[in-house]
Amino acid sequence: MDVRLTLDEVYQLTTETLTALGASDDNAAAVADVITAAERDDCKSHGLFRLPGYSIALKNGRIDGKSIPEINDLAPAVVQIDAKGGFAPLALKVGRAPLAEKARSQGIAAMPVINSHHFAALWFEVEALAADGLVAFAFVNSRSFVAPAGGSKPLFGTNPMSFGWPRKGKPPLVFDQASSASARGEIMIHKRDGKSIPEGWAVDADGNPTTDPEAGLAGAQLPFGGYKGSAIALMVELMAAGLPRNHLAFEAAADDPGDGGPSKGGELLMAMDPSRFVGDGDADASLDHVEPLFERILGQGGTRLPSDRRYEARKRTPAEGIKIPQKLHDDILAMQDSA
Ligand code: NDP
Ligand code: PYC
Repeated sequence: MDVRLTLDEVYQLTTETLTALGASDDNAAAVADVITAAERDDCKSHGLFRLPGYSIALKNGRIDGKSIPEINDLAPAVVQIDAKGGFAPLALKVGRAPLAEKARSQGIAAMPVINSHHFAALWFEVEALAADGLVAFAFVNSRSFVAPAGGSKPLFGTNPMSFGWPRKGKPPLVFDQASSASARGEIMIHKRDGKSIPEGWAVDADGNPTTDPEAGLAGAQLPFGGYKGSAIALMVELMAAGLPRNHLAFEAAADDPGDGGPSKGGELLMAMDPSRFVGDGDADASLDHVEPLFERILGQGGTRLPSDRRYEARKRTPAEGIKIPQKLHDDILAMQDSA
């Protein structure tokens, strides 16, 4: 059985749960923004499905729900955000304006986020920058879930990377993809719903291919596209954890109590000002220049642009609302009552 909620109810359920468990209003609002956006855009693996995990980590005192992120100006084109042991969404919200300002003044800028706990989809922060006219990249690692190509033991996180490109008069083009064949959340949802997973997503604890989600979660996820996805997972570790000196996935795994909440880690966000890459300063000309490419993609049957599925969902859900399983709703209310 499912429970239907409006987007306002999703937001309210999230803030009420997190504040009941001790989060500040700012932290609760920042997490509620990303969860509500995920439900609005039909990204179920990073919507309310994640609220019990955020809540458990708060309840355990592992995450500082009252953290106040600190902005550190490290270089003309680098602004670091220290999340101070809190949730990543507030750190990212606080950092957005300083990053955009640096990108506009320097042409390109980077924002390492440290001491954070990331449990969300990355398109949220990338789309916000691209909607503001900047080209953006984000890299996040988590804890060891994915075997390197040829191996069968978890080492990398599911390590997503997201890219955003601004468009005139249209929402940005954004892709956001794990470097594993699937996000871990997708396997968890398959397990919850009693469905098998496609071949190629995971191996079991003995390294044998499996379509059983439980065996896959206990074993290792596989990179997408073999050694190519494995190389991207490696790059994401280096960008998200190497440059900012955050936990590598295997260090995050060693530091994780297995409570189902987000592990400690970081993120690297980058922004580029399209008006600064050609001498004429004409960003519009660069954006216009690539539109025929998008038209040609869409001119071929069976194609779509990444993010179009989300934008279609965004048209429906404000009126239709969203659905979550009754059990998830009950679990969330039980978390509130346990405060
Ligand atoms: P998907 O494989 O579902 O989608 C990846 C990207 O491909 C999306 O941008 C999607 O756009 C696009 N896409 C899908 N199908 C097509 C198509 N036919 N044509 C063109 N584009 C297409 O995502 P993942 O399972 O890899 O990741 C899901 C989410 O999990 C991501 O948002 C990611 O950030 C999050 N995640 C977070 C982690 C963390 O540590 N915080 C770890 C791993 C994942 P669209 O959205 O429009 O479908
Ligand atoms: O779905 O792979 C995932 C994931 C890991 C951390 C947050 N989401």
